[in-house]
Amino acid sequence: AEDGHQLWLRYPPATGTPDRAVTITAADPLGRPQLKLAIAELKRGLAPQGVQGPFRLMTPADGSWPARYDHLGAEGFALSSRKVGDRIDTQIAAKTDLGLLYGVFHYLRLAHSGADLARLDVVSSPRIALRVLDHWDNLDGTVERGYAGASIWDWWRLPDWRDPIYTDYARANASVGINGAVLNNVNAKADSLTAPYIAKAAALADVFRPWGIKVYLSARWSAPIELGGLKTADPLDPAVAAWWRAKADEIYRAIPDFGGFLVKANSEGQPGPADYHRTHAQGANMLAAALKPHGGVVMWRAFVYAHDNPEDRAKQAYNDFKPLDGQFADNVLVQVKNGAIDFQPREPFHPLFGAMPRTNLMMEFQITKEYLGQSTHMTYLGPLFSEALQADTLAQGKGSTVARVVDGSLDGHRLTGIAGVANIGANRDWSGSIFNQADWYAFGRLAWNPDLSPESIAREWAAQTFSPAPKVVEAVTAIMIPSREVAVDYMTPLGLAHQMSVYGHYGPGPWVNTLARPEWNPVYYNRADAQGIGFDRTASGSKAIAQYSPAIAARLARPETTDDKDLLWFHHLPWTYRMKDGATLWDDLVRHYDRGVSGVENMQGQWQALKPAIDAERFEKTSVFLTIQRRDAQLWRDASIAYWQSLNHLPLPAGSAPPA
Ligand code: GCW
Repeated sequence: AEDGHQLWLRYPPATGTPDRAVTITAADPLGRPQLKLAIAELKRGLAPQGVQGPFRLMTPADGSWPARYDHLGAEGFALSSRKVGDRIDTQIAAKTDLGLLYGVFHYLRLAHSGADLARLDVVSSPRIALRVLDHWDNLDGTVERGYAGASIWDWWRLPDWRDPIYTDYARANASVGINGAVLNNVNAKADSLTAPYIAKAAALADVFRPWGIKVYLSARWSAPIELGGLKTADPLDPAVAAWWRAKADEIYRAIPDFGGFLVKANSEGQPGPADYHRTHAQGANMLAAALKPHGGVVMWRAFVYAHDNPEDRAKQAYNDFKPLDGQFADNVLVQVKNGAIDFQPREPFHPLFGAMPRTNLMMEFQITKEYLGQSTHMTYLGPLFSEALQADTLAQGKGSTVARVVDGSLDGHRLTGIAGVANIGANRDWSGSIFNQADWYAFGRLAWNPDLSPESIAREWAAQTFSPAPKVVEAVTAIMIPSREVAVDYMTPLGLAHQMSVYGHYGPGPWVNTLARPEWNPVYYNRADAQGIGFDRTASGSKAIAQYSPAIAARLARPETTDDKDLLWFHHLPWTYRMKDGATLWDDLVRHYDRGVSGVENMQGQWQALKPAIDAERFEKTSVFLTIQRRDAQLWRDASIAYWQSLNHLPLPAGSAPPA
C-alpha cells in the first residue's frame, strides 16, 4: 500500500535478487529474541535491495571480537563492509543484541537512502541514555494536544489483546533508537497506578521489551490519598513513603524492567509536594527512594508556574529549581522544556540549562505541534530541536551547549535523558500528516546524536519515506528545511510568543485578554499599545535576562546586541525603533508576516512540482494540507496586522500585500 502507515520503514518492493543470496551468520540465535528480531528485520529490508554476500552479526560472545570495539557501550554498534571480488562482505558488531538491532536499522537506513554499501565504516553509540516518548494519552482514549486521532493504547482490551500496532510502534521507535515510552498523560489520573492498569502496562512492556523499549508511567502525586486512603500525600510522612514503596514493589513484580515515574507536580493545578510546604527535591527524592532498589528513575518536570505568582512566567521555573541544585537524588532527572514558556514556534533556550550543574537535567521537546499548526501545517521541527540543542549556555565558557548539558558531558553526569511529547495517534498516517512523521523521526535521530544536522535528517527521512532518487530527496528537503521559519514568520515573528488563540492554540489571537489567568492571555506576552510592542525582560522590566550567564545577559541587555529573532522576547520597543538595516520595527514586522505567507506559497509550488514522483494518496493529502496552511498563514498575517494597526494606526509599508 502507498499510504503512510509504514512510516519511514517502507522497504520498496523487491527488484529481483532473492534474499537467499544473503547469508546471515550469527551464533546461536535461539533464546536471543533481540537477535532474532535483528535477523528478521535485516531479511525484510535487504530483499528489495538485491544485496548479495555474507552478512555477519557478532557480539563478544560470538568469538573473534576485535579489541577496537571494546569501547562500544551497551547500545552502540560498529558497521563495516568491503568489496571482495563482486561480493560485499558486511559485518555488524555490538556488545549486546540490542546494539545489533540498532546496527541493523542503521544499515537499512543507509541502504534505503542511497548510500554506497560497499565501503561502510560506521561506529556509533547514543550520546543520551534515556530517549523517551512522553504520551499525553488519557485512560479514556483521548490524547491531550493530540492531533492524530485517538490514543493507540486500547486500554479496554488490554491486557488480553495485544494489538499488532504495538509491535509496529515499537519497531518504528527502535529504528531510530528511542528506548522508552511514558504511557499516560502527565496530567495523570491515579487510576493508572491501580492493579488493572499495571497489568495493561505490563502487557505493553512485554511487546516492547525485545525492541529495547522500557515502559514508564506518569504518577499522580495525590495517589496515596486517592488510592491508598491516606489523609496526606506529604513526602515526609512515613506512611506516604511506605505507600509508594509498596506501589513500586507491586509494579516491578509485574514489570521487572519498569523505567520509572514521570511527574508533573504543582503545575497548572496538579497536586505536589508544595501543597505540604515541601520542595520539589523532597518530593522527587521520596519517589526516587521507592524506585531505587529496582533501578528505576524519576523524571520530575520543571514546567511550573503558579496562578498566584505575579512574577514573569518565564522566570518561575528557574526561581523554583535553581536553588535546589545538588539536592536531587542520583536517580532523579529534572525534565526541562526547551524554552521557559511553552513549546512556542521559537523560544530562547531555557535558562535552567547550564544553571544546575549538580543535577541530572533532561530535555523535553514537544513533537506534537500544539503551537505550530498541529496536524495540517508543514513545519518540520528538526531545525527547532537542533537550534535549542546547539544553543550555547556559556556556563563553562564557549562550547557549553545545551546538547552538552543534556548528554552529561559538560558536568560529568551518567544518567542523561531526552523526552519528546509524542505526536502519535490512531490515524492511518500515525502522526496526523505525512510530514509530521518526520518530527518523530528527527526526535529519535537527535536523541541518539544531538549534533546531527536537521538537513541530513530530513534527507534520510525523505529518501526512506518517498524515494532515494536524489531529485526527490533534494526537492522534499528544500520544502522541509525553511518550513519552521516560515511558520515563525506568519505566526510570531521577531521573538513574539504565545499569540495563538486561547481556544486550542491553533489560529491567531494577539488581542485576546479574557482569560482569568493573565499569563494565559496573548496580550500578556505582546504588551502592545499605541507606542510599541514586546516584553521587557531587561533590568528595566522583569529582569529575566539575569537568569542567563553574565555574557549572555550582557548581550541581551540591549536591543542592538540581541538577535532579531529574539528581539521582542526580551525588549519592549517603539514601533518606530530602527532595525539593523534601517527599517522601522513596524515595517520589518509586517515584512515578516508577508514573507510567511509567500513562504507557504513557495512550499505549495515546490510540492506541486513533485507530483510525478509521489503516490496519489500522499501527494493529495499534502496538497490539501498546504492549501489549508496557505489560508491560515494569510489569516495569521491579516488578523495580527489588523490588531497591531488598531493600536498604532500606522500604514502598511510600501509593497506589503493587502489582505486578499
Ligand atoms: O503545553 C501546555 C499544554 C498543556 C500541557 C502542559 C504541560 C499536559 O497546553 O496541555 O499539559 O503544557 O506541559 O504540562
